[in-house]
Amino acid sequence: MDQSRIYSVRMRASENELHKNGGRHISGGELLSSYSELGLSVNTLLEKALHHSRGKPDFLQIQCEMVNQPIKLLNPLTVQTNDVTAVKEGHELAKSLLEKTGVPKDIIKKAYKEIPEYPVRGAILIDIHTGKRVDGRIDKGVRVSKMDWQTRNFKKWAKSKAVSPNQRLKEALILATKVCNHQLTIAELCWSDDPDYITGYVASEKIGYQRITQLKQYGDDRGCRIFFVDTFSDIHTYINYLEEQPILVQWGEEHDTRVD
Ligand code: PML
Ligand code: MG
Repeated sequence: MDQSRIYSVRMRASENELHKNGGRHISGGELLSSYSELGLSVNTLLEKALHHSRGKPDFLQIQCEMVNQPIKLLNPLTVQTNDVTAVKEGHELAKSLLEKTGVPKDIIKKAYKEIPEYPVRGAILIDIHTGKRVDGRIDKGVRVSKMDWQTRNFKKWAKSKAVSPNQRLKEALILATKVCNHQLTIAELCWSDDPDYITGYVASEKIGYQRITQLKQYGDDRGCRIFFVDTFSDIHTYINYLEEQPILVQWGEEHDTRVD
């Protein structure tokens, strides 16, 4: 990618009402693009919005913005796939993985109880000491932005790790890698809001990206994205990192560890 002029390209699509007024979320997308590839990049996100299992959008927005900050390079989290035979088993595993990352058991229990109350399109932030939601974004949540992974490097990584070069895995792993790179993130818990996708994950710097093959039933369009965070005074700096710090995931085969 020509590093001299990099653009953050973002897409969001919804139905029923204007997205900003709380219409039903259909799809979102993020990438970083050089100036010369901007047309191609916009088209990639347009295609994603137009062909989505959550439906056809009646509101669709694609925004391009030049990135002025230096781009931080991050090695992807290590990935492991855990096969489970039922959703219940998937959630038992997710809870025990969250505990391993350092999220207290009672906070996990509280978060799980409140998940149905969080039908937001972005991520919600939960304090691991109080179990309280701390993002203050009500129905929107926080949208992690300005991130990408170049296709060639991603494919090389996927081949070397013998994982299928699946676009969803790519997008989720980019996001989890960015989120978990911040020291205040203890863990992320996520499953898709797409009715045709039931694999989710728990991720953290400590345990890597742990895929769990069933975290909901097919046909269910309720998703979840929670970041468990350590108490801190300046939540704005943390949210600013999630929304504004540009990052590029780049796998370095020769030293397969995380680098900043
Ligand atoms: C999403 O589609 O919004 C999240 C997908 C999470 C799981 C991706 C994977 O590892 O297969
Ligand atoms: Mg989705």
